[in-house]
Amino acid sequence: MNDKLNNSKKIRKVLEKSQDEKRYEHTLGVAYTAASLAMRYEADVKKAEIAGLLHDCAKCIDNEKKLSMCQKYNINVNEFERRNPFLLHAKLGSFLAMKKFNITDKDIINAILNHTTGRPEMSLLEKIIYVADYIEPNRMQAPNLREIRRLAFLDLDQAVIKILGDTLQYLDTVNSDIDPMTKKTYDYYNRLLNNQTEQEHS
Ligand code: DGI
Ligand code: FE
Ligand code: FE
Repeated sequence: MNDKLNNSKKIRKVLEKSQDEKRYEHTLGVAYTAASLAMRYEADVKKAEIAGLLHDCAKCIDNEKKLSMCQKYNINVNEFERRNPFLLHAKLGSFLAMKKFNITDKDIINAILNHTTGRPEMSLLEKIIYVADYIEPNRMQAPNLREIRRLAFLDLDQAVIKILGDTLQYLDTVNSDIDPMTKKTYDYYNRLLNNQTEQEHS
């Protein structure tokens, strides 16, 4: 826990050991997709790479262990997360990024924390990680991927709202619980983009 693991090569080495092969490939995919989006939107490329590498650092911990770790480290778990413990990988991941990987940058920590549900008023880096997670090259399943990949490099907010819309639709079809934050984020970006369109037409 005490090693200074604050550069991307060291982080990659640790993750390669702690993640299964598929997750590690996804991790690398998110890191370089995030770095590319950072170039496009003039965000900090290095921070995007680090946040991309670490966003799923708690994903391969089994759900029981996630819950026990949250208890051990005094991380608050709400009822919704108790019922859907996989969601905790974001919260626990942001904690491990600080404690195990010695990340101090608040924006990176928030990007990890909010990468699954998003949140209203995401920073540029948070949006980059949210989108990169969905479009990285190893993702194959989601509908509209072609369109969302194109949109991601054209208008990041449009990509965010399309991903949120498709995610909510998917969760509805598979009858999954919807985290109130996912819905709140969708409503926020929907309103934001509708207001922008209205202003353009007035
Ligand atoms: O960890 P990854 O698989 O790379 O990606 P992720 O952390 O974005 O998780 C993706 C999954 O999370 C995807 O199957 C949709 C699901 N998800 C997103 N918002 C919600 C949700 N699942 C539930 N139950 N409720 C949500 O609000
Ligand atoms: Fe994730
Ligand atoms: Fe991911």
